[in-house]
Amino acid sequence: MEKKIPSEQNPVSPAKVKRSTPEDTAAGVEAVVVSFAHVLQEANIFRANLALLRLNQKGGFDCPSCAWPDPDDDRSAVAEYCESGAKAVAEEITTKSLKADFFTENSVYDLSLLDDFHIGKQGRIAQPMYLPEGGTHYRPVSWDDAFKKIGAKLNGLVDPDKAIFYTSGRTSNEAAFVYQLFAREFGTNNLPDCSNMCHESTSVALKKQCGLGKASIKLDDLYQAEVIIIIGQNPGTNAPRMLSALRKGKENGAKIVAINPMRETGLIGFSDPQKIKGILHIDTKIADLYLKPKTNSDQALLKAMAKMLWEEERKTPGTVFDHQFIEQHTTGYRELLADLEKQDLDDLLNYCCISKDEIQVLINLIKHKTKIVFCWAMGITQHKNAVNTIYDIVNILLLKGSIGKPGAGTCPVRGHSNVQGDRTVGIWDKPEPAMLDKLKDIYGFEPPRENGYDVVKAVKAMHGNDASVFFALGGNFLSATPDTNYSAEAMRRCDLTVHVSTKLNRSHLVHGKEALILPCLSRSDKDIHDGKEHFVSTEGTTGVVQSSRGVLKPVSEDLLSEVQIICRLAKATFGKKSKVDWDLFEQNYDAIRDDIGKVVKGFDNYNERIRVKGGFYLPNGPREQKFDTEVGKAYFMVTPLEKLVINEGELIMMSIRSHNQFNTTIYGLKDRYRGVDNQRRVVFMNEHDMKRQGLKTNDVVDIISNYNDVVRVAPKFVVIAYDIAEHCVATYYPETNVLIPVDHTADGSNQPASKSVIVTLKLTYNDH
Ligand SMILES: Nc1nc2c(c(=O)[nH]1)N[C@H]1C(S)=C(S)[C@@H](COP(=O)(O)OP(=O)(O)OC[C@H]3O[C@@H](n4cnc5c(=O)[nH]c(N)nc54)[C@H](O)[C@@H]3O)O[C@H]1N2
Ligand SMILES: Nc1nc2c(c(=O)[nH]1)N[C@H]1C(S)=C(S)[C@@H](COP(=O)(O)OP(=O)(O)OC[C@H]3O[C@@H](n4cnc5c(=O)[nH]c(N)nc54)[C@H](O)[C@@H]3O)O[C@H]1N2
Ligand SMILES: [Mo]
Repeated sequence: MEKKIPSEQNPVSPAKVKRSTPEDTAAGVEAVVVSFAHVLQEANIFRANLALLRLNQKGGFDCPSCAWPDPDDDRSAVAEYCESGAKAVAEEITTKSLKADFFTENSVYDLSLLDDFHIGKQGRIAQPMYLPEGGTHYRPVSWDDAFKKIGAKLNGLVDPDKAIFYTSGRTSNEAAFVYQLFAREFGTNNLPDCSNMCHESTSVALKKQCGLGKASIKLDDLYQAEVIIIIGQNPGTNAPRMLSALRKGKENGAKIVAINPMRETGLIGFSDPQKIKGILHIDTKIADLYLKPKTNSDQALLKAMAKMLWEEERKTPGTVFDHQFIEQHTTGYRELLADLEKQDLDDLLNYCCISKDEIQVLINLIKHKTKIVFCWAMGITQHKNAVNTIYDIVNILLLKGSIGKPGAGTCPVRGHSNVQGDRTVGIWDKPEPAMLDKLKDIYGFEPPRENGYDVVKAVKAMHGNDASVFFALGGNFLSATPDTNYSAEAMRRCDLTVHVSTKLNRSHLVHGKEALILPCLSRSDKDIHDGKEHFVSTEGTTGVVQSSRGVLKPVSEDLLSEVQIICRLAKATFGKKSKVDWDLFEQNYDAIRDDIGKVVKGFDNYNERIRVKGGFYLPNGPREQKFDTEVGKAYFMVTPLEKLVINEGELIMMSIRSHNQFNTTIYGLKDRYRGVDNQRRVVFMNEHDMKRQGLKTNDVVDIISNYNDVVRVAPKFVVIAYDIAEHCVATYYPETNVLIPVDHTADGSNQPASKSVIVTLKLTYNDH
């Protein structure tokens, strides 16, 4: 009998969408109720309480959800978390566990027929599992055998670059450091990470322009800001604790501007469940001004802003631009002005579909202010011209002298809770030579010097049989990457795929010839081995490094920490010939931190400083107006205006997160804020476009993309009329990743452009 091939995609379900009115305020008491319901569904009250009480407390554990920083001082004693954080914790503290009998009962193929929500809800993986070549079911394997199998495969490769070591951003600094060390001692820089799909465009742009690829602000700057501009980010769902900071900023007089093609509840209003006002339903209005440009037209909007600011400056010289800052800290001012001179304002305005009057309101807000913060996320980074758009954002801050001053600066809001820290300690396909030199000095092996594969290159290498072992430290590579069918084929062509994971996901089911699942401890789990309790550390969006100590008894005795897994893998791969003392690292995470201190700038006395409650800030040049670029100054960047041209009938699709998912982990089917329940295959659409295309709410359409004559189809999505800019539609990721060509990436960062995909819709069913 022919072996059935496990499905790389979610099944198409005929479930009807349940609609309600999109909400006007985010968070509020309902968020608390929802949080507890989620946690209690997964764990008993004792586990739930213990976990939630220690979440984000000093000396507790770092929230596994997003990378939003904790307040430096005034943390709420009971609830320094949000609905999204509580849901993330609920996912991992579940008492349901998957042992051998689960995998004996359920074939890989059968599991792949479930949707992502049901795959994730099965429970925590409780023991290592192995799928032999041609096998239909995972079977138990001992840890030792698992490591031997991987070690043997790696040692059998003709070239170390045939192996790929992916990282997702929940991995701690300690695990990330030993992981990159292992990969480099093995001989490869093939260290793609989720950052390649997340803020890579930011890291590239900020590094070039300001000398450091990270945010310049501290949390305190949001409290002091006069104007906060939130462009291409949905904080209500994806960084809900940011709303508390915005509320505080507003109380201090800040004006908030939202720039987003879509109506997002969290940008409209906030009800703080930790304040009496919130409990009494007295809400804070968030955006004072809400601009809804066409998707991916931000460059035009930003250039129009810069041009209009310049007009103001010309009217009243010296009152709008900060000439002292420009003179002292920047280069390229004249070239920028010459370029602005050439821009045709009407053309810019036409393209982004925002009127001059609306932009004038924004100009009036900022023209005489310097305490300005720009916040951005995936709505900016996941486009072909993302790097240039970020240059255009920073140009405005530089004109205003709004970097490195209290209340001012850049705030790219990071995604995964430690995605920034992983990069800081060396998870990077393009390592700095200086770091490699340090590794060589300290450990005495010759690190590989050639750049490795980023995510997109990794997928292509596997597809082209240029790589044959894929190892993932966390994440769900198959579902997170674009071009799902192509990625699935890439995974299937590998000889071995290995996943270090907490929960089951589709990447375990669409596998290489052989596959392994190695179950690890999560953030909330106690890490006790070698006679002591261990803790790890992470870095948030603003560059604060903090300790994280799990509090719960692990759901199975057979779990190892990520650090243990990497150290044992290294021992099984290198045997006695390694230059690194992996036993020491495994037994004592202080030894890892000592070495991080030797290799990475800013981590001196790491062990001492990490034990100070609240952690420490890493050095940040731009925060002090030190721009570590080739010329020692920040650059004004002259960028071409890139226009996304669509033909009649075509739409620009963004793939975004619902209010009930963490990336590929689906918490539930209800997107409360957008008033959608029971179905994730929905397409949010402007009513005028619906009319033009003869569509009505609840019609079912296939979504089709056609790049270079390759037609990709995502079948059966329910049309929903929504407040979104014309010619634009929104869908949830990962269901529409199948439409995004693997080569559709941002210039300069190679980040998948998952928010500007040109699609057409084809009606398949209507019920009127
Ligand atoms: N609960 C929860 N929290 C999360 C995550 C999660 O999945 N769930 N994921 C985490 C991760 S890894 C990340 S990276 C972050 C993601 O956080 P976000 O970046 O907020 O996530 P997205 O849902 O992708 O939303 C992007 C926003 O950009 C807008 N947008 C899209 N295209 C454009 C455009 O062209 N211009 C402008 N101006 N806006 C645009 C969309 O309307 C949407 O509001 O969240 C992190 N936190
Ligand atoms: N179309 C489209 N695609 C996108 C995006 C988009 O907006 N649109 N966003 C992109 C972005 S910003 C990101 S960051 C990526 C996300 O890509 P990934 O980081 O690869 O994906 P996640 O869904 O966050 O990974 C979830 C899995 O991580 C594992 N896990 C959870 N906690 C732990 C832990 O503590 N340790 C270990 N070892 N494993 C753990 C669980 O098994 C879980 O199933 O997706 C990208 N893909
Ligand atoms: Mo992300």
